[in-house]
Amino acid sequence: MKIADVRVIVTCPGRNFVALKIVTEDGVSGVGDATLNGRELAVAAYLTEHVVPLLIGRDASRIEDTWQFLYKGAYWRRGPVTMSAIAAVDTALWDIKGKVAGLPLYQLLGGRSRSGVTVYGHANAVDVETVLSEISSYVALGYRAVRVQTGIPGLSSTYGVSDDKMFYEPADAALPTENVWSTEHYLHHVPKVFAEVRKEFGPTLKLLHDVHHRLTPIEAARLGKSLEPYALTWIEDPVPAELQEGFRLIRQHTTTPLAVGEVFNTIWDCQELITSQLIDYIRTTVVHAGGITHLRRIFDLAALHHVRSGSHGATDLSPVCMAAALHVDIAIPNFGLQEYMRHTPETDLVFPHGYRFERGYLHPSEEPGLGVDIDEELAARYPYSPAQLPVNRLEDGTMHSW
Ligand code: KDG
Ligand code: MG
Repeated sequence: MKIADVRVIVTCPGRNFVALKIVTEDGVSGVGDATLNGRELAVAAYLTEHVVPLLIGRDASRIEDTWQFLYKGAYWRRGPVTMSAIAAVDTALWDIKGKVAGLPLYQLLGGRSRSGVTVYGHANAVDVETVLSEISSYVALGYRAVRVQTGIPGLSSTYGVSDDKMFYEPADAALPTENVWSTEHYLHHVPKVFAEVRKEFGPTLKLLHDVHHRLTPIEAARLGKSLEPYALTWIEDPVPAELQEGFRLIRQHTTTPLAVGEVFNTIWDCQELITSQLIDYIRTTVVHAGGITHLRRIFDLAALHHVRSGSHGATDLSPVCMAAALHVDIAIPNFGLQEYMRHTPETDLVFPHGYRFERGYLHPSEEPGLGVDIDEELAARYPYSPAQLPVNRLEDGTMHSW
């Protein structure tokens, strides 16, 4: 089953996506997601220039060997560009394997461990009153878990709050928008938000909050302590995670569960966090953590150490990534939660898919393989449009993590 053709497809049906299509000499095709928000063309070039020539003529059934070949063979290991490119190849090869076997991918991963994938949506608004009504809309749709983000009094904008509710897209300009950040305003406000939310919705709705890498460990510890009365399911990315040891300090001070991982690329980024049980949820994704093959390796390590999955599922991960994630989610023993942000109708048309949402759960497609495709003709009608993520500065102008 030799690989005969590989196509790198860049499309912008509302936002930029990079997809990879691999076709075998027997005409079986598979798709992978290679989207890296704000750096899409870097991955497209890496694939086109350095990976596609290596794939032509290779045996499409040798998924693990191809992964090792691309990882070890480059000599230069890891990094988001390389690992997203490897992920796209890996995902497309799993799709082909499922189609050849005539089975939905989750069957090749060991079959179902649950009946549906619990997802969380994003309730966001500038003020508390409006966020309460946003949460109500998610509850009415059957969501059992909701991420809550609000504006911070004294700050003109903050992460996670926007007008396009279900499609929140932070890459909003060709050159980065500059936001202003104040940890003091933030730490003063957030506990008050969750006090209101718990009062309104009672004890059982799962509540989450994304700090988006902005605090120091001791500040994150203070946030975690102040949120303990409201029993959050997690606070996410409380600190920039380059220093895994930083989580030890947070952990010593609070029982609020911790989630991290959306910017990680490999198991080495979270090895200490997992093996020392410094986190509760690992949020790595198919597209940015080396595909299904490597993500499973991370989740297997996590399972040994009581850490559950909580995969990133923002709008900048295409329906191809979401389809792949759902097959993993439904199969692994230590699934926690899956983030689910809707794609725009244009994106859904470019990537026709069989997964479906029902009363708070997503269900993977029952078609062979991933159950998702790319309409290449339609994709070609949406050319790439430059867009970058914002940056953050403190009130005195110092650069800060966004
Ligand atoms: O491209 C960056 C987004 O994916 C990220 O900001 C979204 O933090 C995010 C989340 O948890 O969905
Ligand atoms: Mg996040």
